[in-house]
Amino acid sequence: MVDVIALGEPLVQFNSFTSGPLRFVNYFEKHIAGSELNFCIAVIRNHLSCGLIARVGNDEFGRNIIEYSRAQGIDTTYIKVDKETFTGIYFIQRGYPIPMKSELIYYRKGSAGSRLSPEDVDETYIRSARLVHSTGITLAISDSAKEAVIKAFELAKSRSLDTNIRPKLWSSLEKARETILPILKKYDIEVLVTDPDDTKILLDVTDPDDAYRKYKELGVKVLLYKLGAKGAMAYKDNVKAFKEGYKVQVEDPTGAGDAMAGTFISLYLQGKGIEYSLAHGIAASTIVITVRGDNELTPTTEDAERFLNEFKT
Ligand code: ADP
Ligand code: CKP
Ligand code: MG
Ligand code: MG
Repeated sequence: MVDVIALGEPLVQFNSFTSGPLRFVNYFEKHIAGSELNFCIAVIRNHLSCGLIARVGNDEFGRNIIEYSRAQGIDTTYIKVDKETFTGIYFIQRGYPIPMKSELIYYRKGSAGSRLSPEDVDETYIRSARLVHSTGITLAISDSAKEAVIKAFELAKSRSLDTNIRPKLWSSLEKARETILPILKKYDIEVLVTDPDDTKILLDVTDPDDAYRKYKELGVKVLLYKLGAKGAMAYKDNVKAFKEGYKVQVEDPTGAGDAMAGTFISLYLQGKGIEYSLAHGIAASTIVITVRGDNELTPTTEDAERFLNEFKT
């Protein structure tokens, strides 16, 4: 039994060793990632237990994902090996054409991870957790994965969702909106993690206060509103917190949101206020973007504390 459960597709990441268009990149560095796996690691670094419900292929990458997850302390009991198909992968193109930004190029259609289905969701396991988390990525990759999230949300004590709208994974932005909005309406979301781009698609607003008002009407209790380099905001009971981003050398921003979400939610569940949880979320995301890899450097609560006390820019 674990405190937190996440549902999603773990992936093998091939990160460009040099920046520029992929055709000129000669070396790739392998990392284990995927939004919900990154999230789980952040939850664990902040001292709650976390399980990942997922599928991987019966291949070396699948074994790599399971062993890595186990090594990071994730409960892998419900990571199933699907013999029918392969483990999804993706490449990261860094710093081109926009400096300090990354582009994700997926090879995941028909992957084992996308075959996640309601039969993978164990009722007793879900009911025992304090919170169940997923993202718009899992809602996008297949109907069966979406149904798995819906089943888990139905059984969950409480829920968090990161909208993470990936236009490449949806047939249209309309479809993303039509899928995500009803889920926000139907289930009480304890913590919603999102940003202005996704909120524009979902609610046609970007202003943080407008977004909070509208999400609250839909039943969201706590809103974590990420503003990229500018920092992030958090709202609860009409109280808002803002923390500015830090100026650091950005190697690869991929995974920043997940480090922040897992950190914020883990601390919030431990009774910390939104201001404290937000500061730690910012610390985690700032450290993560200074390197390739989405989760290796996600700090523990204590290391984030040191960052917040000692790092000034
Ligand atoms: P996501 O990774 O989900 O797209 P964001 O891009 O909003 O999420 O990043 C989450 C957090 O990571 C931000 O709130 C900020 O603290 C940090 N961050 C992201 N990009 C930068 C950047 N270029 N400079 C400094 N901090 C950043
Ligand atoms: O929003 P983030 O940059 O925090 O998300 C990064 C993850 O799952 C990354 O690990 C990638 O595999 C993905 O999002 C995705 O499917 O896009
Ligand atoms: Mg971003
Ligand atoms: Mg994100």
